Amino acid sequence: MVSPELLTNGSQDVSVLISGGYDTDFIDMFIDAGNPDGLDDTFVVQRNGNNLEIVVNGGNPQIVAVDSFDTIVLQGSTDQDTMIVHSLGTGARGNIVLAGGTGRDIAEVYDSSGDDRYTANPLFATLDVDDGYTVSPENIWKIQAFATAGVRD
Ligand SMILES: [Ca+2]
Ligand SMILES: [Ca+2]
Repeated sequence: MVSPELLTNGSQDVSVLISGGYDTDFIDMFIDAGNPDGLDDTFVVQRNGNNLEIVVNGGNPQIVAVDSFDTIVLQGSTDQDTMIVHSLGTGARGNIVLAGGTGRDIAEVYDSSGDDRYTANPLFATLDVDDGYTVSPENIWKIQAFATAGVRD
């Protein structure tokens, strides 16, 4: 297995195999919460106009244009991670991988105002957002999926 080089707050195309077996061709950005410190970490991804905003532990958002990436990985640690993805909106594409690492990590994924599809089985789950974004939790202990934005999911 290839160990991905962690690109903290970086942006660069690399080809890796995420632990857990998720094979991705191109990772544009890893976002982590720094070294494990025993304190829980919270990641939030949300749409704001033509950007995605990614906030870690309430800090300043990292801004990514919605049409500028293939895959973004939220890289958790041995700390307990909570990864929240909401308001992705429609009309844009990309993969968002929620890689919790070890620990009792939680993902909360919310639907969009488009037609969304949530697939869950005992080993993995994905949220396909209006045929655009794919949200893939990996090594997550509990996944909560919400359909609150209407239309036919
Ligand atoms: Ca931490
Ligand atoms: Ca973790």
